[in-house]
Amino acid sequence: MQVGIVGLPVSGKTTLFSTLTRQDISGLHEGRKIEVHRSMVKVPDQRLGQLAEIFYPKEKIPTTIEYIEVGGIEKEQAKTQGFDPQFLQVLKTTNLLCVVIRAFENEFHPHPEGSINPLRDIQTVETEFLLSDLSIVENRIHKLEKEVLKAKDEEGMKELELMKRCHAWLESEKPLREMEFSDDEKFRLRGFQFLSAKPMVIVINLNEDDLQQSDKITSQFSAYRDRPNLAVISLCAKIEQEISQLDSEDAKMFLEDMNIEEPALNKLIRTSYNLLNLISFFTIGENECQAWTVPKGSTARKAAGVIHTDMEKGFIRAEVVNFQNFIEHKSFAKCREKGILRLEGKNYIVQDGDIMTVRFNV
Ligand SMILES: Nc1nc2c(ncn2[C@@H]2O[C@H](COP(=O)(O)OP(=O)(O)OP(=O)(O)O)[C@@H](O)[C@H]2O)c(=O)[nH]1
Ligand SMILES: [Mg+2]
Repeated sequence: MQVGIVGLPVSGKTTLFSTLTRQDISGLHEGRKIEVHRSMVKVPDQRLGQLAEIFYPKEKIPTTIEYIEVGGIEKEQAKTQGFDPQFLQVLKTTNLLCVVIRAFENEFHPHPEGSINPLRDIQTVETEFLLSDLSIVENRIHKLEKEVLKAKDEEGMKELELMKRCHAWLESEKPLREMEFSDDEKFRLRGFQFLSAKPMVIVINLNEDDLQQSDKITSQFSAYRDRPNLAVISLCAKIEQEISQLDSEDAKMFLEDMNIEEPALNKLIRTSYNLLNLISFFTIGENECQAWTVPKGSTARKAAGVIHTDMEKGFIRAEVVNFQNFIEHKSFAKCREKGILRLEGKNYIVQDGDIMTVRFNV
């Protein structure tokens, strides 16, 4: 699963990416060639800490998702011709778009438009996504119309009808993520990797001084609040970067001073994870406690395959305890005694937080 970090020039993309991934990438691109940064990011999950307090494992292994940052959109191009096609191509392979919107002032690095206006910027970015999708849909309609007329092809007709509906929707300036599709239509559309159909997190990058009154700025985005597959988060990338450079004690104090519970980045990562429709289950032991990722709705057998392909092939059953129950009783033996350890077959649907042991033979 991949999250694409995208935004207008000088919005704080690299600051956010390098803080998320703890990589030292600095410098503005300012119109240099397209450059893509990729890195795996640990998904913060306090449940792993709770398990570690029971087992004191040698290793505590969080699950990860990949973040990709695309830098170097040429400023003039962003203004006049939209995003570079090469840039859009990289974004297409991602599963979620994380759009960084600038709300911070910085006189040394002026905004390409000359002023700070978060709402204008999100509209600019969304329009780019819509236009990119629209041009794909138009090409497809063009091609299908020719083909369908030649050979009365029923499948082609269905697709043509679907494409025309998408076209009308996009023309009315609405993203495809807000359109309703049947399962069959979703399947037909998958290959096109439409940008406006991807779930999206809007990250409003605030001034250091505005953190305490972020509501004022984020309230401008109230129209975005209830939209499907979309989330709005505000943070200050600069401050997040500073927090990440402190050791854990200092970071704790810093957060307390600022009256913040945890770094906003944690919330961003978790929000990404939820929008991607992912859940975590855990395996436990004295050697390691580990979080694993599966799409919501996965069966126990599929989940076993995430740990090891042999476990999927030779799956016999899973021993499962719900997370809260486990924390209460602290061992599989105790849970078995209490009758809350369940034996589940291959079709069991894994729930977020399940503690699992897979029985299998090879
Ligand atoms: N004051 C302030 N400055 C910030 C913040 N976030 C980023 N900056 C500064 O803004 C400048 C641009 O940040 P980058 O993270 O490089 O922005 P970018 O979107 O990657 O820029 P390009 O790659 O050129 O498109 C840097 O000098 C950052 O230090 C912030 O929250 N507050
Ligand atoms: Mg950059």
